[in-house]
Amino acid sequence: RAIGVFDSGVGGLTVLRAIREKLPHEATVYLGDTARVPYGSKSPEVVARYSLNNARFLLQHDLKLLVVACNTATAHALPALQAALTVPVIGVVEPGAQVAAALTRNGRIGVIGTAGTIASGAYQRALEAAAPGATVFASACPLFVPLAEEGWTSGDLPRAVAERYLGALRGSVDTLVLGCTHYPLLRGAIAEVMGPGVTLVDSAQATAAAVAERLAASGDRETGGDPSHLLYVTDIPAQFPSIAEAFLGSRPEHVEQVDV
Ligand code: DGN
Repeated sequence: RAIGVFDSGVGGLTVLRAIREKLPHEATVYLGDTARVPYGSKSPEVVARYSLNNARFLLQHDLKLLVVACNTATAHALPALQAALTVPVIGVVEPGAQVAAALTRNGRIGVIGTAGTIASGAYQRALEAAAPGATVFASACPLFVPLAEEGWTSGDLPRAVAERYLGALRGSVDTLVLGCTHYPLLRGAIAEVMGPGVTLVDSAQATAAAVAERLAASGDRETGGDPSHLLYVTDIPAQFPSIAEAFLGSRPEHVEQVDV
């Protein structure tokens, strides 16, 4: 049985990569909805509908667990997915919020994500629940997604964009959650702008740890073997192989295009 993972496109490959590194013996099935990306600017209802479609597609495989690797989809659709499906469903919001709550020293936590994620208030609620009394600063950084997909992840341009989005947060927080699948690629520019006193929380890493814990708790964790990794997308744009490689850290072996 495999771990199913879906995202609006290639971004969730950062989450898949973290899961594969942490759990090298688990089989995975990934679906990237590259035909309908981005989710970050779409309405909650549409994102929830697409998310249910994606989950139903993945459930044609024998899944032990489903990971909603997209922050926007988690923000808009996690409760609906958990109510509709019988497999355990883990999103990326809660794990990142828990790690931030454990790391903050002054209770001043920032979170950045797509416009949809920030407007949903999902991180703000999760952080306030995980760190009662904390002050949460939330900011949408929509240009980070195209920058990461364009491969413009270091140098003057991402630094200038990060300065524009994050300048006002600097000095206000000691912990910042990267609440979007694409932001780990811009970690260097974000860290430079925020300065050395701010701890960055990668929600992909936090989610992989939460998946490992969940499987260990249910006695479902594989400890040996060389598992299979399937990768499905709803469109294969020309730049797909190189973008996917940047997000996954290696060239995807076999990619199949499907309709969901
Ligand atoms: N995967 C999305 C997220 O984590 O919010 C970012 C890409 C998008 O759909 N805009």
